[in-house]
Amino acid sequence: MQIQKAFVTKAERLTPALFEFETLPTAAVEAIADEQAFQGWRMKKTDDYENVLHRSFGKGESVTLDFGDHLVGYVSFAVEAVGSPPDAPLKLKLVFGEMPCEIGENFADYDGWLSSAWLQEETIFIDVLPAVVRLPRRYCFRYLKATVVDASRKYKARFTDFRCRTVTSADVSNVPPLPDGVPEDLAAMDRVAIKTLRDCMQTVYEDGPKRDRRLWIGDLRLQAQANYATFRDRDVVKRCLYLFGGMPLESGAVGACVFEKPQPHVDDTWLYDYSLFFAATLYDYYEATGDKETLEELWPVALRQLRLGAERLDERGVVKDDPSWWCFIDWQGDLNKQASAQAVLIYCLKRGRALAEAAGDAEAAAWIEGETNRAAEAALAHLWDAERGVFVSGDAAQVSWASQVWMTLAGVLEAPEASALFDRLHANPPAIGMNTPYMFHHYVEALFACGQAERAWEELRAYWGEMLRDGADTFWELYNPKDKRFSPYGSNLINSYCHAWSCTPTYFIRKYWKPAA
Ligand code: RAM
Repeated sequence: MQIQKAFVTKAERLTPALFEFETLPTAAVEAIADEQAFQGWRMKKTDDYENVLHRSFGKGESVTLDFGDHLVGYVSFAVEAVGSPPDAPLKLKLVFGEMPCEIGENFADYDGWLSSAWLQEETIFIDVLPAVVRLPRRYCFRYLKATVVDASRKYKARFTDFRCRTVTSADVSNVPPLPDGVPEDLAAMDRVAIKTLRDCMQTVYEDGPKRDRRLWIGDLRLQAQANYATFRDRDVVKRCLYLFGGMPLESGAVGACVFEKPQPHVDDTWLYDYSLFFAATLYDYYEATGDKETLEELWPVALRQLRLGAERLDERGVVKDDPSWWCFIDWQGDLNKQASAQAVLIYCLKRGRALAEAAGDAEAAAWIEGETNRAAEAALAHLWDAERGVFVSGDAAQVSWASQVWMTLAGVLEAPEASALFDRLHANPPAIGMNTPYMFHHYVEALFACGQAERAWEELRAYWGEMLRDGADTFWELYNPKDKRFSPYGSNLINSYCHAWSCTPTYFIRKYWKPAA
């Protein structure tokens, strides 16, 4: 890895201070199994929070507190002994849940393939009572279940205080008001989207504050777009760009994600589309800020991504599809990614072209133009099935939503042709569907791009609106309305329920909403 120290130093200097707010619980609740509820669980209020402070809890007894909204922060609580002098330590178990399922189900039964260490729980031993306990880890939750695993026969525990010091780098005072006349359902969606973004905005743009708590470029790109329309931060986006730009992989490709601690370092995951998105994210940043200095410094990194992306084109000009690579696009195991990858390449080359011009790099601009045309022509010659009127992908000529969406975003078809394509898809939907708000974002964006605004709003309302009806305080990483427990990780317990790439309704509403004529 060739670290560009100056870039990393610049990134570190841009580390933001965090805003802090204090939040107390609002009620005591209980997770109730209910087949009708989202993922089979709902919360029922059992008591006022103030009453909890007057109760004492013996061995095996527990209370679940509802903090009233999704939070990211540091929890502290105070606890004292009731009865005889405490003659044994107090053993407590704490479980944190973004969603009722994390409280209702037992973490011991988790059998997904991602580390169970992401499940938020603690066992704490308190030797001296009364005590004020400040938990050192940051949690991401709305619900907190506290169980007295053991006290002793002679005393019980009484909690006298619970609070959470929430953290974010988002400056809420910067959010402009919504345009006049935005209907209430979209305004509600906008609020939840902004909350999602805010909870993910920490010292970097995290993908999810519960999991993976780190900076991924695919997530950053969408968060930054939503941010330009809301919090209007530029320094943290810039910090993130310099982190990626300063720590490429051996090949020169930008890594898919980076870690901040103990010192900034890049993960060894490479994703074809994510590396290319460095160029698109830089393009958006430059569009939003006009920051030419950053553009000029990072342009060589962006150009390198485009060159590496174009190296994957075969002699026909089609992205090679073999088992050796990973292109993300969606959490959709059945999806063949070739056509989508081809389109992402074209999409990013086009943005790279604008960057080359802004950076005054005429030679690169000419090269990019040639590659764009080659890849776009090859897409039409080899990936477009003229008979069926759809893009196909891979050896099996797979038809998926993703391929059509990305080819539309890449502008491979003119808008009226793309619009007709979506009409055909709606009459005859492809079997390979979409599983993430990330993919749905691109679908909705493609509808706007080809002039189907009405359908775009319908789809936005159907998808993110249904998440709201299912009880979202912040938008979720995964959502398949036909399979609400869907998880690519083997268990919905490990899904992230506040996820960066899901925050884009605010971007759509603020960019495209127009009062009806
Ligand atoms: C998961 C996360 C993250 C995403 C990657 C590709 O680990 O959901 O947000 O960018 O996948």
